[in-house]
Parts: sequence; structure tokens; C-alpha cells
Amino acid sequence: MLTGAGISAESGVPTFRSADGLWNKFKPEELASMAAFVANPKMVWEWYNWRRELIANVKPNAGHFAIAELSALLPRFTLVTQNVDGLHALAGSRNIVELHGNIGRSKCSDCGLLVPEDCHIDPSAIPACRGCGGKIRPDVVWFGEMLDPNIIDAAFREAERCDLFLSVGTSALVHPAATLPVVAKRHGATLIEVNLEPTPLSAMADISVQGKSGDVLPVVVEALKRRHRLSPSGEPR
Ligand code: BV8
Ligand code: ZN
Repeated sequence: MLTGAGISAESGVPTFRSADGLWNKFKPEELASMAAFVANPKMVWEWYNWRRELIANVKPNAGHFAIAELSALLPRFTLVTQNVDGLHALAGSRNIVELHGNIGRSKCSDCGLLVPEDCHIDPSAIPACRGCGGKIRPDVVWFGEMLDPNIIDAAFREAERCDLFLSVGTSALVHPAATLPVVAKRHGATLIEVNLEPTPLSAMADISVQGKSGDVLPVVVEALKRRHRLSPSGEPR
């Protein structure tokens, strides 16, 4: 399963490309890139602090909780997310593959040393790394940056071997994440998309449901339980 910003929209976290999305006010390249950080680290940290503050005051929604339940109902389940908001873990999902990092973590932009999570960053006085003196940055993957090879390789391995691939709440525009459902389909998986609007995936999906993930996913979980008469613990009755 792959999730994108749409899964967190009902929690109040703005998505990137929808009408009221984050990118409408800012351009990704202007903020979520190393070039932006080098040019204007203060502005980039102001933006991330604003997002951190927003995320600190939201909660997982029914879509996140349904996914957490799904993982307990299926023999093998891998959740890959493009999101950096940490809401899947808060909803109880486990062994989550965070493709683009986590906005709650900060690291050294030179040596990658992580800094304690409670380290508040003052954009006007960005701390230096204890190890090498490098500037501290958010521990997320910016545009133009490679993803962690171990993380993206694990995601592709799961996509190649799964029987069913669910793509939920993503515009399927950002690569390499957007290639995962295509690879799954090419390896014979059934591809189901749940998204508010059509995406480049919709035409190739076996089933494309246009709707809110917070409405659709709980229905899927209830249907799965009824169909397999699985108890909430996932054991056959
Ligand atoms: C890479 C972390 C190799 C940061 C993010 C030119 C130069 C450099 C690179 C490129 C280039 N051209 C292409 C690339 C590759 C680039 C890319 O894909 N660009 C796109 C925009 C064309 N990718 C990269 O740079 C990646 N690295 O390729 O390295 C390389 C290196 C150099 C040169 C070439 C290649 C790194 C990409 C990672 C970027 N980091 N986030 C941060 O968050 O601050 S990406 C960011 O977008 C978020 O992680 C987000 O998750 C992700 C994808 O967006 P979505 O999740 O899909 O969100 P979006 O708003 O778009 O869509 C939400 C959907 O939900 C909508 O369709 C909406 O209808 C729906 N929805 C809304 N509400 C609901 C809903 N659905 C259901 N229910 C609802 N309630
Ligand atoms: Zn360092």
C-alpha cells in the first residue's frame, strides 16, 4: 500500500497540489530543496516550523486507523508512505516505510547526524552540528535528492511481490514513489486506487474509487472482515 498527502487531508494537513494545497502558496523548488536551503535557510526553517506546529495539533483520521486495522487483518502487509507527518504511526500502523523521511526529525546537512527530536530550531539562529559544524536541516527528502537506497529498494521489492496494491491519497506525480504502483501492476498485482480526483494511475487501476480515504477505507476494512468472517484480531472465527 502507498499513501500520499491525501490520507492526511481529513486530519487538517494541507496536501501539496490540491486547490488549497501547500504548493499553491509556495513552489516546491523554492522550499523543499537543498538549493532553497542554501539560498535561504531561515525561510525554509520558517516553513518547516510552521508545518511542524500544524502537524503537532492534528490527529490521525479514520483513514489512518483503517490502514492500521488492515495490517492486522492481512497475512502480509507493507505500508509505504510519501508523507512526513508521522500520522500513520500515531494511528497504530507498524513497520512503516517512510520514503520521504519524517518532518519531526532534524539532521546535519553535512554528515547526516540526527539531533534530538525535541530540538526546536530558531530559523534566525540555526544550530550547527555537534559533530562537524554543518547546518541542521529537516530530516526529509527534498526534490532533487536521492531517496535512501535501502528504503526505496525495500519498497520496490514489496511492490514486485504483492498480490494487491492500494494507492491512496496521492496524485501519483512524484517519483520514484509514483512508479511503485506501476511496478506492482506489471508484476501481476491487482491495483486499486482511492483518491479524491483522477490521477495518471486511474486509467491503469483495476478499480479506481473517487472518494475520501476517511470514508472509503473503513468500508473496505468492514467488508474484508465480513467477507472473511475475521474477528477484529484477524483470527478466523
Ligand atoms: C529523485 C518531502 C533522483 C519534503 C517530498 C527535475 C529535477 C530534479 C528532480 C526531478 C526533476 N523532474 C522530476 C524529478 C524527480 C522528482 C519528481 O518526481 N518531481 C515531480 C514533481 C515531477 N523527484 C525527486 O526529486 C525525488 N528524488 O528523483 O532523486 C534524482 C535526483 C536529481 C535529478 C533527477 C532525479 C525526491 C522526491 C521527494 C520530494 N519530497 N516530500 C516535504 O514534504 O517537505 S515530495 C511531496 O510530494 C510529499 O512527500 C508528498 O507526499 C509528495 C507527493 O505528493 P502527494 O502525496 O501525491 O500529494 P499531492 O498533494 O500531490 O496529492 C494529494 C492527492 O490526494 C490529490 O490527488 C488529492 O486529490 C487527493 N486527496 C485530497 N484529499 C483526499 C485525497 N484523496 C483521498 N482522500 C482525501 N480526503
Ligand atoms: Zn554534521
